Amino acid sequence: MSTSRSNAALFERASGVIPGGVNSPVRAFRAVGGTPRFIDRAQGAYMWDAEGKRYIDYIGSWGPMILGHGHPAVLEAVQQAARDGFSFGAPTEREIDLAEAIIALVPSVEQIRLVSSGTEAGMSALRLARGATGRSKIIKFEGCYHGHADALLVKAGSGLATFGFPTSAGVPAEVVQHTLVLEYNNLAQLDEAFATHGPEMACVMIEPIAGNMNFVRASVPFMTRLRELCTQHGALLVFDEVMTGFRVALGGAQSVYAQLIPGFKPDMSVFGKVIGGGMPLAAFGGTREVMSQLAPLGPVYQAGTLSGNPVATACGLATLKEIARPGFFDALSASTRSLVEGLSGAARNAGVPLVGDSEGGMFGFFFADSLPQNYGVVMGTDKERFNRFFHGMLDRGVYLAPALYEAGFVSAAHSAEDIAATVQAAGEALRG
Ligand code: HOZ
Repeated sequence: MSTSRSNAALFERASGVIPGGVNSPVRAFRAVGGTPRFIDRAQGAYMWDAEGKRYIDYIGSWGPMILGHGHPAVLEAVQQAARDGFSFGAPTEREIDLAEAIIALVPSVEQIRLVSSGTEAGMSALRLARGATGRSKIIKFEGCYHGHADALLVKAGSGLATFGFPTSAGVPAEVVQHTLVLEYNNLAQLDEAFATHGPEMACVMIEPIAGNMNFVRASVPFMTRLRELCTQHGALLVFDEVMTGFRVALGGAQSVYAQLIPGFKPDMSVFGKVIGGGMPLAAFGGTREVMSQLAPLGPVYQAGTLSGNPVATACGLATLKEIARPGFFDALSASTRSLVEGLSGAARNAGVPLVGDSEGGMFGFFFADSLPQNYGVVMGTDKERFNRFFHGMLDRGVYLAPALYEAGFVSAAHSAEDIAATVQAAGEALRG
C-alpha cells in the first residue's frame, strides 16, 4: 500500500479541499475519534477501504443498501437505464411505475412526488402541510432528524410555551419560531402542546421508529394519542419514513403501527434511502386531497431538475421488486434479530450492560440496562464505552455507524457466518 492510499493520507488530502474532509459530517468520525475509512468498493455485505481492509458493513449507505452492495438485478437495471440516458428533465414511464409501486405498498399514500434527497422530501412535505392547512406551527420531537431544512434544525425552547431555538448557525430565530420541539414518547407534553396550540398546528412530523437517536420506538399509547390529537385538531400527521420506509417492513413503520393500532394511518409520509436503492432518490406522498395542493395543480411550489431521475428510479424499482419477494422480510428480520441477540449475549458473557432492539432490517443497541425512550436518555448512555467498542469492532473488520446516536442496518446479503463473525468480534472487543 502506498502512503498516498492510506486512509490517513486521503483524509489529510480531503481536508485540504472539503470542509472537515467529508461531504456529510458524521463521516468524519468526530463522535468516535480516529481516522475515517475511505471506501474503495463494496460487494454484498462487505466494503473495502483504501488500504485494502475488508469490513462487514452495518451502515449500508445509512440504510439504502437493503439487498447488499452490487445486487445483480439492480446493477443490470441501472446499467440499462444509464445506457438509455442519464437525465431528461421531462417525464418518463419509470416514474409512474415507481409511484405506482410505492402506492401499492403503502395504503396511506394516494399520490406521491419524487425528489432527490430525504432533506428535500422533508422540507417539501412541511411546506405542503403548511400550505394545505393554511397554518404555520409545527411540532417535531427532540432526537428526530428530518434533514437539514432550516425550520427543522431546531432544539427545544425553555418550556412548552416557547418555540424552538436554531441548532445551526445560519438559521435565523424567526425561521424556527413556529417549530415546537417536544420530548419523544412524552404524552403529557403532547397533550399540553395541543391544548395550547392545537388550532394553529399545521402538522406533527415524527420518525415513528427514530433512527437518528440510535433506535427508539414511539410507544403505542404515544402514537395512538398523537393520531387522535392530530385528527381532533385538523393537524396533519407526517411520518418521516426516510429510514424506516421499506426497511423495517415492506409497508414501512406505518404498517407496523397499523398492526398494533386498528385503522392507523399517517396523513403524509416522507421516504428516501431504500426507495432509491443507493441512488439519490426520495419522495413525499399522502392523500390525493393534500397532494393536489402541489404545483402545478395547487398553490404550493416545489420542483427539481433531477426529480424522478431515470437511473435513480430504475435502481429504486429494481430494489423494491427484490424486497417484495415472499419471505424477504421474514429472513431479513430473523437475521437482524440474531445479530442483536448475539450482541446482547456477547455483552452478557463479558459482564457489560447492553440492550438492543430491531425491526425488519434496522437495529440499535445501547450500553445501558434498559431501552431508552427519548433523546435525553439516549445521550445519557455510556458514550465512552460505545466509542471503545466502535473502534474495537472496526479493528476487527466490522463497520458500525460511527456515532452512538445512529441506527444500524443489516442487508439480505449478510449471511449467518457474517453475523456469527460479528458476534465473535463483539465478544473480543467487549473483553478487550
Ligand atoms: N443522515 C445520516 C445520519 N443519520 C448521515 C448520512 C451520511 O453521512 O451519508
